[in-house]
Amino acid sequence: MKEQIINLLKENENSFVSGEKISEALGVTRAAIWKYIKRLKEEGYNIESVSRKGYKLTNSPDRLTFQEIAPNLKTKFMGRKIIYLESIDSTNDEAKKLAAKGEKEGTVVISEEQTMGRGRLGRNWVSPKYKGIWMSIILRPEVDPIHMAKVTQIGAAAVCRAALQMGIKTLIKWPNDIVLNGKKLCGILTEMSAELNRVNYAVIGIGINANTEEEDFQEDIRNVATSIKIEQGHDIKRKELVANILNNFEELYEEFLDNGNIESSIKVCKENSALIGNQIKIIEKGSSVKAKALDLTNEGKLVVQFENGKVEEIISGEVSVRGIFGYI
Ligand code: BTX
Repeated sequence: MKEQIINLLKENENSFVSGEKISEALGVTRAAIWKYIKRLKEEGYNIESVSRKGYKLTNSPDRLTFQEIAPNLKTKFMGRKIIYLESIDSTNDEAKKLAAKGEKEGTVVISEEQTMGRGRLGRNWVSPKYKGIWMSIILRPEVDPIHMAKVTQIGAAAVCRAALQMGIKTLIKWPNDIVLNGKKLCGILTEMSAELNRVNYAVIGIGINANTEEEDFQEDIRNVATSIKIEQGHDIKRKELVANILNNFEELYEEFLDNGNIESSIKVCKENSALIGNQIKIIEKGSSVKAKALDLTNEGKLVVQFENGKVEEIISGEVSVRGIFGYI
């Protein structure tokens, strides 16, 4: 009911809607409406109430509910269902549970905070309340499982393009980070359940430090992590960024459904690469090797040249990449 009231007020944003009209449209008493309005105000909606005139919505909070995201959504199926949570251990874990029970492709799990947000290889992901975008998208692609590592590149391209549409120029640090002014802004974690030649489901988790503040990061990651707010000095509208990401992701993902083709995503990843042309360190199981990053293949592999001149294509799997002197 709360959602229906908000929709009605949004249709008439900045003008009054009488209690009587809401009551007739939704079939509830005026006293009940008053209670719902009170609750909406507590959630951050600015609603003026004037006797004999009714209610007027003057401002909506930056909450990541379907209602708030939908006005900017242009997708057919991505994010057409959003499961909105105040708090969860990990949106990836929640999305995997739902996917295992049959939740459909394109459903997105978003939580305002994660108490056990996960990175790759068992690392943790700091996810403070209301300050970032912590979301996971359920996918059910009918492609060979060998193509699935590419999904991370699609996610990276979608985030990079979406940020640019809001005037934020980021770089993509292969395989799964988005970088802003040399620091980590976003991490992507793709997980899947598959049989030999069939994907049951996959989940792509995207974590973005949108309005995170420096004190939200513990000391040990403060010099590698950043947020849009830290870099720009003001809050950004998270709900707009989420919609932009889903719009871009759907477009790039539809290309992928055609036999694992990620040409457009690779183009974005190459044009905005934080690594290509630079000296890097490739870290695998604790040991580190120096190389120069040369290119990305159409399959999403990083082409590198080692100091002995040997050129190799590396796959994302267990590899971490660093700059020679630090994070990039
Ligand atoms: P990663 O393994 O590349 O990065 C994890 C590392 O990044 C940590 O070890 C730490 O050094 C640093 N780090 C931790 N938190 C942050 C942060 N908020 N910003 C910048 N650096 C940080 C990257 O893994 C993949 C992260 C995916 C996160 C999403 S959020 C939604 C979904 N649910 C979930 O549990 N994970 C994904």
